Amino acid sequence: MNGDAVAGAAHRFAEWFGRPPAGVWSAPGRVNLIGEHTDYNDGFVFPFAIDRRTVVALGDRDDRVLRVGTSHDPEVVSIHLDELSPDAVEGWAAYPLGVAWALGEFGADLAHARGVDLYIDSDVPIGAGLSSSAAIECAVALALDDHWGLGFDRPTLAKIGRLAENRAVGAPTGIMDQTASLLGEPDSAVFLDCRSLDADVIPLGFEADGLSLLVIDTRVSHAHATGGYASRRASCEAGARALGVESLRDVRLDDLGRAAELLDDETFRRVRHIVTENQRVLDTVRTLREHGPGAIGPFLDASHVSMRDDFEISVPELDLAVETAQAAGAIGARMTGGGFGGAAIALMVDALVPIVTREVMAAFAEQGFREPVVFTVRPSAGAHRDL
Ligand code: GAF
Repeated sequence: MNGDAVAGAAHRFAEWFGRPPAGVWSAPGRVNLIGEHTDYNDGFVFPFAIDRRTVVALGDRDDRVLRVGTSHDPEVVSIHLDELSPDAVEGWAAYPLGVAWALGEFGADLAHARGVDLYIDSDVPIGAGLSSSAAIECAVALALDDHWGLGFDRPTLAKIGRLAENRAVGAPTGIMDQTASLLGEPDSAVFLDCRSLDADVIPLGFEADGLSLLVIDTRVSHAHATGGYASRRASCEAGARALGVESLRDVRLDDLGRAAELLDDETFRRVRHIVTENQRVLDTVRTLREHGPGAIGPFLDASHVSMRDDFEISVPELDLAVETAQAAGAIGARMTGGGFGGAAIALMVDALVPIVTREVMAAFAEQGFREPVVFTVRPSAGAHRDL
């Protein structure tokens, strides 16, 4: 976290709560390089932590009350530790307080914990598909784990964050985002097997090879607690049941012919996306290792086509962002995250950044789309204590 943001959060904590914090922690958002909707199908993902973070300043209390404040909302939300439940609060406070509840579900002895005050600030854009939700969950989980001396390891903290998201926020998401936020390392991505939860941190080499990763935030906002995300998950589960497998991870490319005969067209296309996307993750990791990041473009491009045509989670703004970046010379481009809005990513040589940015802006203006927000991100460190 940059020093200004940490000092700023400590300063605002003192303004809100009338004393300096005991510590400051932060956790990043993520970009998923490839492997979309594969996490809840026991498949493979390859995300990285980005240089946009959520920061949490924490101070002890001598009672058993939790209070949370944020720069986005003038109201402090309070709850007694004995009243924590997944339905106790709504809105943004469901993320931090959902994490406190989820720690208890994983065995933390909250009956003997003292209350805390939390102040939360973030520069991860909300609704852009960069996982601002995992950033807040992981920053709070790490802060409370450290402060209360709970001793959970990072894979368990990721599960705690996911439980908060599933139950307190109500979004039926997988484990990818929290894992990226907790295990990310500079200039690297996390190759995660979502069945075994084996994680391999793999150097990306973007900087050494003169490459930049551009994010094009379409500002079409999405929410995974509603609609499309849950229906895609349900289709995958229906497909797995019809094919007699535990999850779509167990379907191989060679099985797709049989799947086409057994499934209705829509379910088949959902299944085909997952099966081919798993293969694209493996191909991307292998190609990265053997030939470097400049060679992974075709897998990113193919992933976008699969999400657009088979999984049907893209929107016209994302397609335009991807096609414009490709036409302007990007190595590869795809939408990233859960879909139905949010951001596209494009990998390119450094010198192309201003050109692709200009072309994307012009293409959006020409179509009458809302002006996108375009910026580069660097693969960065995962969650840690800052102060
Ligand atoms: C969202 C979810 F939170 C992840 O678990 C994952 O399913 C992703 O969408 C799609 O790959 O970010």
